[in-house]
Amino acid sequence: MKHTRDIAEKQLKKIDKSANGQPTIEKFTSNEAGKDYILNASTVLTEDEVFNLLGLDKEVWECYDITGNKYGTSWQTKCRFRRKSLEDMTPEDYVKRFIELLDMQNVKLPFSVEKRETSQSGKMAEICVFDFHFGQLSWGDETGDGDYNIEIAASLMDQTIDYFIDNLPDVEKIILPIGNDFFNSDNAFNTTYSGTPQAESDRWKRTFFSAENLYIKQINKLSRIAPVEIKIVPGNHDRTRAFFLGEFLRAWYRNDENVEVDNGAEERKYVEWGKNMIMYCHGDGLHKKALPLLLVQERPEMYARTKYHEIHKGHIHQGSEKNHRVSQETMGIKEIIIPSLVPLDDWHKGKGYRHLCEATMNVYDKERGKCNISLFHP
Ligand SMILES: [Mn+2]
Repeated sequence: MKHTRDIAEKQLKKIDKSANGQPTIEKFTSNEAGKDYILNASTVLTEDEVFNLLGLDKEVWECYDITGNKYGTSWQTKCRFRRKSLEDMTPEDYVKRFIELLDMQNVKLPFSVEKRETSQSGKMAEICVFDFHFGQLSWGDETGDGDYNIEIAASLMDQTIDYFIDNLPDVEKIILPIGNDFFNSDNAFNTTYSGTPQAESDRWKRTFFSAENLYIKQINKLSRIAPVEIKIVPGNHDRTRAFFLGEFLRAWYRNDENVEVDNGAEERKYVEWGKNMIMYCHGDGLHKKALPLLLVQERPEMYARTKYHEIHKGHIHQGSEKNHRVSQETMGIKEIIIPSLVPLDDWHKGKGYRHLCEATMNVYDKERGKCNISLFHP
């Protein structure tokens, strides 16, 4: 058992801080069953004051004896605490006690989180931050648009997810597609998957470490609200790295029942939510008219079970392009291009491309289909 001197010293510091250096610990003994203190102060201390000064939890400890005696100009308060018996403890008290014991022994538990109770609203939110180009270097003086590097990008992702959390209705599930050119470059040569050189702000390993931290932070925030299902969607910039990031997240959250990672080998991913069916694909290198038929042919049973069919793509960074429309509909199947938050880089500036920086949150009702769209503009 870690003994008492360092604990007493810690508490002494607490006392100094909390009472401007007035009370001090004259004597302190402790064992598994109890703690005895003698405290010096300019006045006699009440039970509540003693609990506050020592930072003891009333759910766990009971003060069964407290006396005050005057010595010269100061007072000594003797107080004795014992642990509440197990019979008196609620399950919550017991957990507190258990954690306190683990902390004293410096024991770390394996990371395991049970499924939380979820809403029964019948709604699902989908948060789309596509074509984020993490790692891209943008220099505002050159592009006439915003600066961009991994620190700016991480803060932008933070703001975006917080905004959507603030605007989130009561949902049973959150879908978070990851990939879709989340990374700007795919490899140690700082090129895209097919070899196009990219202006990178950092070394490729540092960018990857930062991406891990970025997503752990965002997924933890979201999974406290509702179970999160991650769909890994490779893009033309990050075909390989999106997969590795997916494997990292799958391993990280393996014991968290509130986070599921779909990093299957198929590049196109699907979601079924009540009567809604969504296909994810980046949108590059595909026969432009093939997608609605692919949706039907790749998942014929899901198609038959559902009524609302959408294909969510990225790649173009904006809602439309000459061969694409914001929402192109083929026999009831909608193809939607989700815009990007990333500022211009030198290449896009040089080519005369420009887009409105935007992220999207869609909300789907099991019966009625898409019922809400929120847009975030930084
Ligand atoms: Mn792309």
